[in-house]
Amino acid sequence: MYFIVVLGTAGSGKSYITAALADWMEDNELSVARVNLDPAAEWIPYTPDVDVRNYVDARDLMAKMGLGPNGALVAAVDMMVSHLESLVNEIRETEANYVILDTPGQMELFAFRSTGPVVLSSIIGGARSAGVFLVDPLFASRPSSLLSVLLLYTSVRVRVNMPLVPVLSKADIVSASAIQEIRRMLEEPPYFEDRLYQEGVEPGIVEVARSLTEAYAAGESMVELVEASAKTMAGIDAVYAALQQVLVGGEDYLTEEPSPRI
Ligand SMILES: Nc1nc2c(ncn2[C@@H]2O[C@H](COP(=O)(O)OP(=O)(O)OP(=O)(O)O)[C@@H](O)[C@H]2O)c(=O)[nH]1
Ligand SMILES: [Mg+2]
Repeated sequence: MYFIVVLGTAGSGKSYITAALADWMEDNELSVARVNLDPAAEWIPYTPDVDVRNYVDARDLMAKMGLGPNGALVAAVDMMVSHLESLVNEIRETEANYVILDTPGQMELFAFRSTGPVVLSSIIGGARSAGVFLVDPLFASRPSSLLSVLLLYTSVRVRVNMPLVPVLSKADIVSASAIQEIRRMLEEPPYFEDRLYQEGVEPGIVEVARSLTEAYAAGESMVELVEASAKTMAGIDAVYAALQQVLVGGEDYLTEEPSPRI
């Protein structure tokens, strides 16, 4: 069983890409389970095989405990910890080769609090896992917001301790030139620095940006940015290919079933 964890800021397209990736994989004869780990989801664009809302429902908590939406979500994820055994059993019973975990949008659960990583590591155990880190095009156009995304990516990566494939989501609403600009900022550290200075970012912070982009551009820790659209399905094959690369080093013979030709 391989685990694919879909992470990203609120509204970045996690649930839609979960649906798109699962559909694409099934069309290519791979066995997939869709797991909703968002206790606050009202509606999701796929039918989950396992749904955390059957154990904890953040909306119920809001009413019962008089909490606001964020407090309820934090409480719900804390409460998930006491249902982990049943959740893990339910996931195992799917017997799927790939399990896609759709996570809640509040990134602080994964970037700062301990419950997010604890829930993930309990579910994943010793199995191989990789994450999809969605970059919302909304946050990638300005150099300073791209830096924030990069910092968040780094923070989440440290906490969840698994390779994360960065994916620019909703690529259908981004122009080719905007995508090119984002890539250039990520791949050419001096260019990114210039753009940050132009925006008035202070030198100390630009230095942080430089060390991050240099490390990533050197290919030591970041897989190349993949652009994808859950709406048009463009690039979903590339997301799968990047995941396969980090899960099994691109060596198809190591997977439990034949990989599709892409
Ligand atoms: N144009 C376009 N819109 C998209 C795409 N994927 C998602 N969206 C839209 O973005 C919004 C958020 O998508 P979701 O998949 O619910 O995002 P999420 O990250 O799961 O959101 P939370 O779970 O609330 O954090 C929805 O209105 C979708 O219609 C895409 O590929 N293209
Ligand atoms: Mg969602």
